[in-house]
Amino acid sequence: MTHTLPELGYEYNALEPHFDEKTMIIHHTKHHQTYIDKLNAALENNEELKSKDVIELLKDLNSIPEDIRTAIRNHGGGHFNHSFWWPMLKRDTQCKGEILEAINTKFESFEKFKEELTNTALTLFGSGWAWLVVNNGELEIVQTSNQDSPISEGKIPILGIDMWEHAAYLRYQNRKPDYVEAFFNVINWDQVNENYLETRK
Ligand code: MN3
Repeated sequence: MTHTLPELGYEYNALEPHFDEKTMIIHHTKHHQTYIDKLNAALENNEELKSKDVIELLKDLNSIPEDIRTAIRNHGGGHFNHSFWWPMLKRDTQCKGEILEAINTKFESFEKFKEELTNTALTLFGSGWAWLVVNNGELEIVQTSNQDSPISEGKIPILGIDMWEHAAYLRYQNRKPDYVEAFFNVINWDQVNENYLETRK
């Protein structure tokens, strides 16, 4: 299969004023597209790996030939992480239902969860992501570097925040705490709840 850019599913300005239109356009059509182009280029001469979807590739990085393993890890990870991220963004939804219950059980309160995810995002050194994942049936907050994906460690992402500068810089420059605060206004909790319920099946 040739990997292609998924539709955003909403307008580039839909997350204003929290995430600005210009950043969304560049992030989706340039950054995400580049991961896809480089992933396709890395797979060009490998018919067997070409038939796999990106999740299959990332779940078993050790089985990938060494000469293209880093490229698949970086660009396949970039493709998967961003494909996961776009539908997880929406303005003005509320954390409710099963995911809220699970968060309250695990972190005591939504506020404590928010604090821990924020700290995890802001203490990341360099580029990477902070995630809420399900690991062995339990909610957990983790960091990954670069475009590493939790699925390569057997963890199922429920929610993620892109902590690369390209996600924030035009509007927030070095004010990463403001960016993380803004992110909490554009989490699509209905999607996050769906992601969570998928892991309970
Ligand atoms: Mn990004």
